[in-house]
Amino acid sequence: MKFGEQLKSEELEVMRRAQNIVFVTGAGMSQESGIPTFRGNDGLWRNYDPMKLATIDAFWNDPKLVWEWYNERRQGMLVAKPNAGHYAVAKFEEYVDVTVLTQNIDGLHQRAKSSHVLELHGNIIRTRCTECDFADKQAKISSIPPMCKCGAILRPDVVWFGEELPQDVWQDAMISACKCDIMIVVGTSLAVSPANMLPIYAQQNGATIIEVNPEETAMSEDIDYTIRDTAASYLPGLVDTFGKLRSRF
Ligand code: BJW
Ligand code: ZN
Repeated sequence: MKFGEQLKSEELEVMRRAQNIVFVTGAGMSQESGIPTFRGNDGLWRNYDPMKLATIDAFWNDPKLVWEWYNERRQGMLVAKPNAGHYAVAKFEEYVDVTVLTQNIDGLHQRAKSSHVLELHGNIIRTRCTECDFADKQAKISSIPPMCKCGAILRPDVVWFGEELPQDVWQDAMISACKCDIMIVVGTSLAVSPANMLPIYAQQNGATIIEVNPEETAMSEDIDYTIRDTAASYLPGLVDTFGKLRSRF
């Protein structure tokens, strides 16, 4: 029985008293929008070596190769549409304060109209200069690798392995995790740090943790409710239940 389906008294109580909900989302959130995940059978890392594509050393070693890979992925992300899971996450805002902490770089939560999204690993549409402080949100790339007016190479504004997360974003993410009542962890293997610490911070501060993932993860056993389902299949029902319950009070 999935969380929220039978409305057991314990679950009712959790939903009734929640003042704010934090979603922690990963690649599985966008899988039903046609964007591949990283790990697992259909994951990107099956065919590509992350150390040759998602590190600063890889970038300096072959900027053209890395940019070609990112350009192909950004084209796919630009045409992808939010799925029912993204829209359900946004709909929670009708009933409760919501913060979305996403590892995804595709911008689909914002396009589904979630209003408070923290991008932990950056955004694929943005570029920034490797030398000066130039940054751009333009979707069009005129050359590969794209160049800055200052003469240096532009890079995708994403967080690669070994790089620090944007510190202001990370600070806000930790604060949100520590003060939420419910954390819903959707579509992430929780294999990558420091994002995988967020459920631990939330749990240490008394939040109820719900995981939505068709597969088991490293943290499934420690999570309060694990839902073996996909984002687009499960979340719309959960937000409807939540809405019905909250509108009675
Ligand atoms: C569904 C579904 C459906 C499927 N519905 N669910 C130095 C060198 C090297 C490494 C390190 C280092 N220092 C620290 C590290 C550790 C490293 C790390 O964690 N490595 C592990 C892999 C071992 N972390 C870092 O490097 C981080 N930085 C850091 O720690 O800095 C410390 C520092 C401090 C001070 C100074 C300097 C440094 C940075 C991590 C950046 C991660 N970047 C990437 C690429 C981003 C750009 C891009 O997209 O190309 O981020 S890697 C990749 O993994 C991407 C993701 O955001 C991230 C997480 O993956 P996610 O989202 O969990 O996806 P999957 O595929 O793993 O899981 C999908 C899940 O969905 C599965 O469970 C499915 O079952 C499920 N699913 N369909 C619901 N329909
Ligand atoms: Zn520059």
